[in-house]
Formats: sequence, C-alpha cells, structure tokens
Amino acid sequence: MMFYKSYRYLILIIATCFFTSCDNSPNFISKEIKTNWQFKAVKDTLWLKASIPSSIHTNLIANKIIEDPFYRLNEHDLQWIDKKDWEYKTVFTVDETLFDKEKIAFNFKGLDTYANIYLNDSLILKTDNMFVGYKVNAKKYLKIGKNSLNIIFDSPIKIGLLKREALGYQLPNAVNDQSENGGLGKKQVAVFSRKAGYHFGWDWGPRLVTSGIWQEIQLNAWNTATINDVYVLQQNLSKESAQLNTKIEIETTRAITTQIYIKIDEKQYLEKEIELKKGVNKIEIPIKINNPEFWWTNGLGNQKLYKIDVQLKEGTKLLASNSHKIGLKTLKVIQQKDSVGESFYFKLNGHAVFMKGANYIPQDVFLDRVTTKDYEKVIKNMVDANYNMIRVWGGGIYENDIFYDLCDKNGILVWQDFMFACAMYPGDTSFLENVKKEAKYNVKRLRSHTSIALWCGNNENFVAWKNWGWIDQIKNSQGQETVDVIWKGYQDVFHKILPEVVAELDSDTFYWASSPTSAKGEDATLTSGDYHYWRVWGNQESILTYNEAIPRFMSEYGFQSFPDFQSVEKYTEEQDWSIYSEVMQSHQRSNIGNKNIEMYMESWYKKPKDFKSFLYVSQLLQSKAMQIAIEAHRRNMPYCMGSLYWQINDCWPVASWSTIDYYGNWKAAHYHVKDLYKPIKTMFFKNDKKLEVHIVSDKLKDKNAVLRIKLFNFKGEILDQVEKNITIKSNTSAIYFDVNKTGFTNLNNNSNNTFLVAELVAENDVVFDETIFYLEKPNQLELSKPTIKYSVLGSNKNGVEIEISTNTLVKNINLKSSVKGHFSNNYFDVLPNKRYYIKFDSETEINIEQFTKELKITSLFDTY
Ligand code: BMA
Repeated sequence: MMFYKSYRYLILIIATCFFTSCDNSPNFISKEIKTNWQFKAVKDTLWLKASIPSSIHTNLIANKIIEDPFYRLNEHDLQWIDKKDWEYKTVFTVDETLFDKEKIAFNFKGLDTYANIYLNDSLILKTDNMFVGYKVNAKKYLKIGKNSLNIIFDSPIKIGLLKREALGYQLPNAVNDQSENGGLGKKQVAVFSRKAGYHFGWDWGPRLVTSGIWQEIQLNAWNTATINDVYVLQQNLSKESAQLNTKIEIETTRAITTQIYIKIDEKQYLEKEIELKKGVNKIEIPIKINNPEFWWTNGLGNQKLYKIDVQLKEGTKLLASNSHKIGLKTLKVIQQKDSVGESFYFKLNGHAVFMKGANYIPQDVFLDRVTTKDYEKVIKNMVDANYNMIRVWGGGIYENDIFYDLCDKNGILVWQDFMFACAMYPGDTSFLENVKKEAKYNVKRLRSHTSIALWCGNNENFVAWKNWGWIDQIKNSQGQETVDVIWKGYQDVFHKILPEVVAELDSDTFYWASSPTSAKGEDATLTSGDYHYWRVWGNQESILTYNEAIPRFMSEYGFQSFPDFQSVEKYTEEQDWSIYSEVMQSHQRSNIGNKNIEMYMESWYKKPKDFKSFLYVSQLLQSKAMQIAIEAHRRNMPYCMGSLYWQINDCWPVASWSTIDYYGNWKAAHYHVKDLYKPIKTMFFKNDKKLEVHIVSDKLKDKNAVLRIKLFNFKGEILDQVEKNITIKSNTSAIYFDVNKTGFTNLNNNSNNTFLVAELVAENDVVFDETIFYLEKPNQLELSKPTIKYSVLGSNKNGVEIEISTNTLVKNINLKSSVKGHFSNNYFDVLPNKRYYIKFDSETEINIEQFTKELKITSLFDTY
C-alpha cells in the first residue's frame, strides 16, 4: 500500500456535507434544542408536554394518555397511534453570540421518519429515513430572540400504503410484518420505509410503529472553519511501526491559510501550514507511530486506543478541533479453499480468532428509553460472558455511537448488518437513492470504530427469496417479469450500492452481501461462508443435531425460553399465569414457540409441576440446547470458526431466544454461555462409541495444567478418578482423554446417579475450569431432596457474598432475591462436600438481614 514519506496533503473540494460534526473547539457553539417542546395529533387542538428525544408513544405514556404498551394486552389497543399524523413544536432563543456566527446549521441526528420541518414557519427540510442525520443551513431563517420550530410527522402507515400502491407490483409476504395486528389486513408496509423493521413486529417483538424525534437536535454555529470528519486509515501495520493516513474533512466560510496540528496521545506529532478553499476541503496527512501497541479482542489482550487530536489554528486562535480514539489492528476475513470447501474466519493481527458471541437487537421498542447505563450494561454482559463479537442484526437500527465506543473499549468486534431483514424491498429510483444516502451516512459515521469487523448487506433476504417459496408465488400470481424486477432491486442494493459505498468509504472492511450465504454468495452450505442453523427449533429436530450441523461460521442458531417469574409478574396478572393465557401468548410471538418448548422439554426434563416451574425449566432447556451447540462449534475449530447465537437481548418482555430478558436479568443460558465461552474450556463429548474429553483453547500461548477426571455418586463420593499432566495447545481444539479406554470401572453401573467432573488445575493448584457431565438426560437422574446450607457473609454497599453447600447433588440451584441486582453465578449444579461463594451485586444499598430473609433458594428437584 501507498505510504507518504513526507507530510503531503491533498485538497479536494466537494459540494456539501451533511455528516455528523464533532468539532469541540470554543469557536464552535452547539446548542441542543431540548426544552419547551409540545406535541399533539395534527387534527387535535390540545397541546401536551413533550420531552426530546422521544417517540409519540413515550410522550403519550408520560402524559398518561396511554398505559404501558408492554403491560398485558395494551399493545393491541394502541394501534391507532401509527395511523395519525403528529406535530411537535418548540420555541427557542437565539442570542447575539450565536446569531453573529457566519455559519449556523441544524443537525437533526435522527427523525423517525417522515418529518416536515418548519423554522419560523418556513419549510426547511423534509425527511424520509430514520437512519440518517440531516444537517440544514438555518442562518437565513433565524432571528435574534425567540424562534419557532415545528415538526410534522406524517403517519408511516399512511405513507407506506401510498408507496405500496405506487409500486405497481406486490412484494412477497414478509413473515415478520404483523400488518394484521395493526388493522391493515394483508397490506404490509414495513419495507417501504427506511425505518427499523422490528417496529412493525417480529417473532420476538410487538407491533408498535413509532414516530418522533428519536435523536437529539442541535443548532451548531461557527466562524471561518470547522472539522466535519476525521478518519484514520491504517495503511501498514507491523511491530515496528503503524503507518496511517489521516483523512480530514474541513468546511470553511472563506479561503484561508491555517496551521494544522496533530497530537497522538496528547503528544504533539505534527504542525503544518495548509491552504483551504472556501467550502468543503478534504485533506490527507500521513502519520507514523513507532512500536505500536495493537488492539485485541476481549480475552486475547489489551484494547489500547490511541487518542488522535486534530486542531486548526489561525495564528494563536483555535478555529476548530476534533478528537477521537482508534485502536490499531489488522483484521481480515480469510476465505481459503480447502479439501472440503472454503474457510470463513477472522484473522486479527495475524492470528485466527474463533468468534464467540450473539446477535443483538435494539434494547427497547422505544429507542429513546435506552440510556447510557443500558449500553454499558449490555456491553458488560457481553464481556462478562467472554464474547469477542456481536452481530448488530439487520431488522433493528445502526446503533448509537456509544454502543461502538464501548465495543472499541472492551474488545468486542461488531458484525454490522445494513438494516434489511427477512424481506424483499422495493427497487425504484427514489428507494435506491435513499438507501445510498443511508449507507454513506452510516459507513462514514461508524468506520472509525475499531470494533467494526464486517459490513453485511442483509439478514436472510437471499435465503428467503430462494427458499421460502417466494419466487414461485410471485411467478404464479404476477408473472416472471415481476420476479425479475424484484430480483433486480435486490441486486441493485446488495451487489451494487452497498459494496460500492463500503469500497469507497471503508475499503479496509470486508463486505458480505447476505447472511447466510455460501462463499459464492449462493445458498448457505456447511462447507463455506456463514450459516444459520434453524433445524433445531424451526424444524423440531433433536438438539443433538447441533453436533452434526457444523458450518464454517455459525452466525445464527438459538432456542427460546421464558423470562423468569419475577419478570413475568411485571407484565401480567395472576389470572394470566399459564403459557396459553391470552396475555402470555401475546408475549410469545413465535407461532410454534409454546409447542416447541413443551415438545423439547418432554424429551429432556420431567414435567414441571406448575407455571413458575415451567418458566424456570424452560431456561434450563434453553441452556442445554446452547451447551450442545456451542460445544459442537468450538470442538470443531478450526473447521468452524464462529458461534453467534440468536439472541442476547429483548426489546420488550417476551418469551424469546434471548439469554438476558428485557429487564436485564440473566437467564440460565447467559450464565451457562459465560462458562462455555471461557478462553480455555473442557467439554465432554459422547456418542455411541466414545466418551472423550476435549479441551478448546483460544489463547495465544500453550498452557500447562493437570487434567483431573473424577466419577462421583450424587452423595459426593468419588468412585473412580484419573489425573494427567497436559499441555493445552494454543488456539486449538483437541482430545485430551478417552474415558472409555481407561479404568473407569464404575462408569456404566449407576448412570442415573453418577456424574463425571473434569477439572483443569493450574501450576499454582488453582482449578481454572470445571465441567460436569451426566451420563443421562436430566429427566433420568435420580435426584433426592437436598439440604442446602447457606449463609450470607458480610455486606458492603455494593452487595453481599453467600456461602453455599449441600449434602447431595443440587441440580441447577436457583437463587432469587427481590433486591435488584445480579448473582455472580446461578442455575449451576452444586456438588456435595464443597463450598461455593456467590456474590450478589446490588443496584441499591443492601440491608443484610432483609436480604437474608428474602433470599429464596430452589433447584430442579423442587419443580416436580
Ligand atoms: C433469525 C433472525 C430473526 C428471527 C430469528 C428467530 O433467522 O434473523 O429474523 O427473529 O431467526 O426466528
């Protein structure tokens, strides 16, 4: 690649710039238009108080016009909201200091979706894409003193129906668009608007189609120059040096000669005189960092971020400045032909890395409710569970900057979908132009984040088109011509516009047209590309088939469970406490959901005695499925190099595939995933012929350990044991022990009341991994009533520690507290003759006596 030996610069002029500004110099005034807002339905007369950012729904809730849409069946009574047009207004003051600036522009960071914006009664902007921020010059409409801003949101349903009508043909039926719940019959409109798909419903989400000002509105003003964007391209990276190219976009009000300064980690790096023309200037400045520290994913090393500051000065006067952080890394997707097909793996800084993580959906239907704390919590939940990758799925949103900041900081790579999922979209010129604008805006906004690993065109549109019967359906009802038109629309977006935008603006990052597809971009296969395995769940196949369906990169698979009872209580009444009640069914959007859970449960667990027990056992069942899948994927590395399950989180309280419920509570599966994704993990694998102990290591170095395997009865007596010194090979999955071949004479005698434990012991005698293996399914185990002893040891304001022990095996202990907080471990098996110490991190100050009194401990034994 090209490297500039001397500090050269290039000046290019482009016409306009509407991308997010991040100038933080005193010359740049930024005023948030946040207060005095009111709203009403256009046809109403009574104005109500509004907060910003928000949505119509959250403002109606705040005004007590509607009740909590997530409670019981309320969602169904709120379908009128999306049929109306809504108006927002405010009055804000402009003082002389702001008004005197040469340039004044609004930055509407996110409007959902069809907004008409009037400043002092002049129409200044019309929008049609919630994923795009809009900048618009405002100076000529403003005055010193009071100014009015009115925003009228056209109903997305009204506009959607018009667009649907105007298309001239019909798109295939998109399974997740709940048009009937919305009173639209079969008239689906989701795909016509560049708006989060899940707002129209999904198989884990309600239909609540929002409108509103979902991101902040800024009024920005400056003189002479501002920095619109800084992008650091990593041209060449080695142990000795990082050669970077800094691309800077500067907007000026006149031609000037200025000094540009670059600081790296607060140290002056460069000072240079540059000439800028009036308008938008693009300059490029090479940077070299000696002996760079590389950025690593969670579990492999540090996440060093270099702070790059760019300043523009005219003499001593600071005109503009910009600051951002970058990590230095090389990341490639390796698709290499081999004897079976073609690999698909990520190589980070020269090392193949197995990707562990999940798919992510927006954290709330009402996006304005997601706080910084929620983002911190969700990313912490990824880190704590040993993830190194998250897939931002295409039916939601391009996430807020803070999401990616936190991923950068915590070593979580992002598989970033463009926002298209499970449907075919229109392909008319205005739609395509809108998509291009959206792609440019978001690629440019997000490309500087070290965490961005891959851009993916869509979620399952390709497989849906090919395999869900759509082609025949359209051919039979509308003819081959319509089939061709729809397919052309697909190709225009995913094979032309999006890859071109990525190539132009983020050429370092890999583009993948659709998930899942084969290496050739055709039907997904197990031998190349990425894969979504849904035969477990979708086709009711045994969860043991996870052991056979091993792809090169598993980007989706999953199994549902219910939230725990404490969560269910929040959105139901006692009369709803059956999974087939109207309310519980409304909070279960997969039409095969309840039946599937019951069917799989029957084969793995004894029938739970009541509703509460059913919810809890559903979580154990989900954990079991995740365990079989994750172990299979990791065991089969390097053939398979990724396991991203469906899905980490929820957007409302619901039975779903999530491992953390809407209220932030870890389900059993999240605790289990944390263990299964450990950097070094032991796993048993049994089939008809063998019982092997595999150890998978993601580490970059070999590790010496003692592998101890013991056979216990449920009272905790050791029946057989063996111990072996081993070297766990770095970044490898291998078999370290064959149980059948050794002297485990008691192995098959009492399979219903014995179990194996494998321990990995470090040189300092610390057990750093423990895996329990049962020879039978949970419903075959002869559990007896345990006496669980526990005491709550001292507390501080952050929480308490609980000591636990038992006289006989406790299967899946369940610790519960009414205090809001998080147990460090839960749903695990408690072995006799051992002491366990569990921390409880409290969100509020804790009263130890009350906590002890209210602590509830149960286990699988109590469910039947
Ligand atoms: C996947 C996803 C989602 C869906 C999930 C569960 O394929 O892409 O569309 O919610 O399955 O059905």
